[in-house]
Amino acid sequence: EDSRIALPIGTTLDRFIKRNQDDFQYATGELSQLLRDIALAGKVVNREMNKAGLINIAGAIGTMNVQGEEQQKLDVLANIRFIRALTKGGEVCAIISEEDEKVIDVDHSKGKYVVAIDPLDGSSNIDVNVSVGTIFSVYRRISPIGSPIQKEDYLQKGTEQVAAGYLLYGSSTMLVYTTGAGVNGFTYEPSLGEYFLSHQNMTIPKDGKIYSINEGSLFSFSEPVKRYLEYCREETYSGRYIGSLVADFHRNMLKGGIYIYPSTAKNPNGKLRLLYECNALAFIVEQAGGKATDGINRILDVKPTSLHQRVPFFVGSKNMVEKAKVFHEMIHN
Ligand code: P6P
Repeated sequence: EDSRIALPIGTTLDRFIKRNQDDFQYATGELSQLLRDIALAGKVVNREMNKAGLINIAGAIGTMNVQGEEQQKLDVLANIRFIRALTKGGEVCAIISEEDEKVIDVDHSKGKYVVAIDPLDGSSNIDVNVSVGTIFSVYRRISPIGSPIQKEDYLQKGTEQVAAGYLLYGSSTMLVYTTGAGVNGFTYEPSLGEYFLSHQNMTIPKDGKIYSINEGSLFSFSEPVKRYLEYCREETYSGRYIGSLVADFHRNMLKGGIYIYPSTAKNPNGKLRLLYECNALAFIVEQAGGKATDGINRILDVKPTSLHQRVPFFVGSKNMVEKAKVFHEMIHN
């Protein structure tokens, strides 16, 4: 019997979490608190984001993150805010962040959860006022509470996620997340400091006519990807590529579509990271009736071997991801 209680649109995030507590498997309220901590950090980042142009916190600070990408001021600020929120709450024992080379060992030996997070994805878009996002995954720690963090705690398959979500700092700021019982979207109302339920039980259309990919790398795409793109053009689909994963993903969730970051000459395993980008969006899209693969294999089944490993990423409407896979199987067989 569906444990989700039909709530009126306009319910606040807090009330939603409380009313759906039973959706958080075996949670003793800690996962609820963890989600509240993430939502709070999102409010702070949102506020700093909206002032970026005015108080000169946009732009690069001359340092590089573990990816060798130039760190933007807001990247660093967002990383600090999310790590602080997750550390203070006491529910988390370890954090994997795009901005930090090593696992952040939160010395809460009682912390039951591990969080993988991209604090601000697409941050080079901030200076040009394009939407950016935060992406997060939550896992239950495997090793005994109180013992040191182990690899088994932070290199878990995406199927082991207990929650995943994203914040989209766009024309409005939204929090979209799942705990494995469907996907719900909340829109932030800054004047009230509250997130309100605005997209209940989100489902992605089974089909779509939008494809998101950087065709500037066309010459280095594999044959199956080139053939699938030809198919999209034959079907006169629309190309929509914002260059900000969360923005492209969210639009495709609402309208139907596929986002592809395949293997390229510059990034043979694709550019997106399995642990704090692909797994979270793969969990969300599957909960919404969509699919996520590396071209052939289900993303959530990929066994991670390193913190910042990249994986080719095909995500979105079920029929579109399956069609792209057919081209891979045709060529590979
Ligand atoms: P490219 C942003 O840096 C990002 O991680 C995603 O948000 C975005 O979709 C992609 O990379 C853009 O990468 O190589 O097309 O510029």
